[in-house]
Amino acid sequence: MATVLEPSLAPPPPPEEPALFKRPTETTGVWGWITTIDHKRIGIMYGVTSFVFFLLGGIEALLIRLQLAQPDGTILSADAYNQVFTMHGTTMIFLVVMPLSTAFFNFLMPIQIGARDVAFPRLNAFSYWTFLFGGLFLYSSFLLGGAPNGGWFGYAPNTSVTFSPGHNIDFWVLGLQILGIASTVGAVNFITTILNLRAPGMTLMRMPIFTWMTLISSFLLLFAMPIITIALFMLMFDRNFGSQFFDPAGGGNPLLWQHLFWLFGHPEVYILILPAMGMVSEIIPVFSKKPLFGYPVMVFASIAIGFMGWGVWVHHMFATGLGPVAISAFSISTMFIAVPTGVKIFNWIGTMWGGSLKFTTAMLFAIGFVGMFTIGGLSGVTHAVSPHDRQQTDTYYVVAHFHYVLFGGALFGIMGGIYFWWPKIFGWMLNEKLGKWNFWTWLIGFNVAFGPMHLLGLQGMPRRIYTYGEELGLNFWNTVSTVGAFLIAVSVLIFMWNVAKSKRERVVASADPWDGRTLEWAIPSPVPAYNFAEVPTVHAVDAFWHEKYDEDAEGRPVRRDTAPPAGSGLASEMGDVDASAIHIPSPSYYPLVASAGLPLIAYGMVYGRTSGQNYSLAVLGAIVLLGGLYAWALEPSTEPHDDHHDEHAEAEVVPALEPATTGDGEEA
Ligand code: HEM
Ligand SMILES: [Cu+2]
Repeated sequence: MATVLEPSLAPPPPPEEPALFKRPTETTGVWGWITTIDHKRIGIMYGVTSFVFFLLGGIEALLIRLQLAQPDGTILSADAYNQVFTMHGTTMIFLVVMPLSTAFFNFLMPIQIGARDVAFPRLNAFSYWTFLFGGLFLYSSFLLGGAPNGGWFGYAPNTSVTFSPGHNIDFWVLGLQILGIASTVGAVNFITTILNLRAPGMTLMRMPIFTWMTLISSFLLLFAMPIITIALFMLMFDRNFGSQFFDPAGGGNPLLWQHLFWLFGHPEVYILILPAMGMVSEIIPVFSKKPLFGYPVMVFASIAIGFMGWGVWVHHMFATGLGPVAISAFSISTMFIAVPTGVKIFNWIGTMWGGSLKFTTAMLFAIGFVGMFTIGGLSGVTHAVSPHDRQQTDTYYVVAHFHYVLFGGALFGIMGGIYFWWPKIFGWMLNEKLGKWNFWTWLIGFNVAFGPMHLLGLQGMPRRIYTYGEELGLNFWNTVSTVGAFLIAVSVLIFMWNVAKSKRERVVASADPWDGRTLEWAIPSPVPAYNFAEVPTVHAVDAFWHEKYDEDAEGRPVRRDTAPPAGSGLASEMGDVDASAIHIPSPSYYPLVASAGLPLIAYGMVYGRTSGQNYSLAVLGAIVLLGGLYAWALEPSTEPHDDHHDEHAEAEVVPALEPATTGDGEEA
């Protein structure tokens, strides 16, 4: 692997290559963002984009709840309802929780391991643009004749062309394929980064727990995405080219769809929850002033979940008649997976036990996570009992369960993460008073919205119905649930107000506002483009904490004399290194150009089906994609005369600071 410094060491600059575009030089303004390959900016773009999708998915949720607030609701037609709830689920999973986690993987993980960037910075930009285009493509269906309406699980044969002749399902199939490319590529990038770019001394068992969760969920993604990719391809062939994978008339089997979908879908649940667990596992120790209780146990429990998550998918299919042996086996495996999950819950409680707790907003969200996720986990265990499941399946009890896991779990954890790392990301603090209003309305609204759904389910209210009759007696709890949903909406508005107000007031954040434990708190807030002026050497888990604290005879932390004053970060960290000599890879257009080919291919496939199999638009998209990739492959990772440290070109001749840990983009 060449180091970043090579281009400037080579005697003459390479002769001018004829290039389609001149390499971008701008690192500020809109173009700076569009062409950026800095993992921190890409993380921020992921975060902002998925927040916008969260607002859309939230509006859809409110429409669902308005429709169901009263019997015989008339706000949405049956068909509109199907579109809204399908897009709600698809949005929340693929365009909100997954990319919000990715936002943190991008921003945080390289800093936590002491790296300058991810392993493949341009590939990282490609992931972001592909995610954005996938989301826009899905949402364009609303303007182009109707959104997907087959549920986020897209059960065949309901989604076959016989029962869904319109384009709705085509948008779903192709949209998910595009999003799948973004996540697979991202997973490869994160795995490579974690395995190769850790700072000296950071063994696997010294990695911050959030980085561990990034690693495990990236592996889950890497193995889960191909399964749904294949299932979606098969469905596309059934729809576009008359194959019969899922059509019994032609020897196909609808159950095959369910097996493939849930073989992806169950691990997906852990992909959604593990990152939030990682955030909570970072937040609770900091505000308990204790190390994470049982760090190695936490790691192994998560690895166990990562493996066991593959052996339980049939619990989504107990009602399909697979026979008693299969059902018993999968009941048992599902109950077993609750064990490592329970271990983790005990570890969080053990961390708080006897600690000196500080109830910041981030800590409140983290504790809320532990409580709500436990409720969701327990109702999950009741589905594992298959006779129970026969009663519960496809009722609102299940809707209650998975919202306690996905919202009470994943989103609570992520909100904690947002409050916790906001000062590091933006360099100013969020208002704590509004943060607490945000938390309490969030917690109460959440329980008022989803708690009653357990009861509605037990009363027999089916899932995915667009209306219900007066005589069923479901009115009261449905009204309560809708009130709760609007309280959540108020909470989201409080959050947005908090951001706007705090931005105006701008309480500047120090490097280490919470007395943190991991490396990201050792460098300035906001983080400079090169992250670490000098790559740190790591001696223990919670490396930064050990820089600051020693232990007395009773094992209580005592501040070291050498520790910089609280909140200042590591003053020595900057050292004598001349930051302007640090060479980081240059921005690029090509990731954007390449990923712009993907929605073209997708529109080509959608409309190719109904325009007499004319797929020329798809071919054009493929040309754009391949052209972008080709130009990207030929583009050098850095151009000495094009980067923003030009005036210091001489200084670049100094030896590399830490070649092994610089993500130089050579491979990307
Ligand atoms: C304001 C917050 C939310 C409300 C009021 C809400 C409400 C609902 C309701 C009532 C349904 C059932 C629709 C039906 O079966 O007819 C539903 C479905 C669903 N929700 Fe939510 N939800 C919210 C947030 C979330 C979040 C944060 C996630 C994920 C992280 C999520 C994921 C899902 C999924 C996957 C479905 C299933 C969709 C389908 O079956 O295709 N929801 N939601
Ligand atoms: Cu499952």
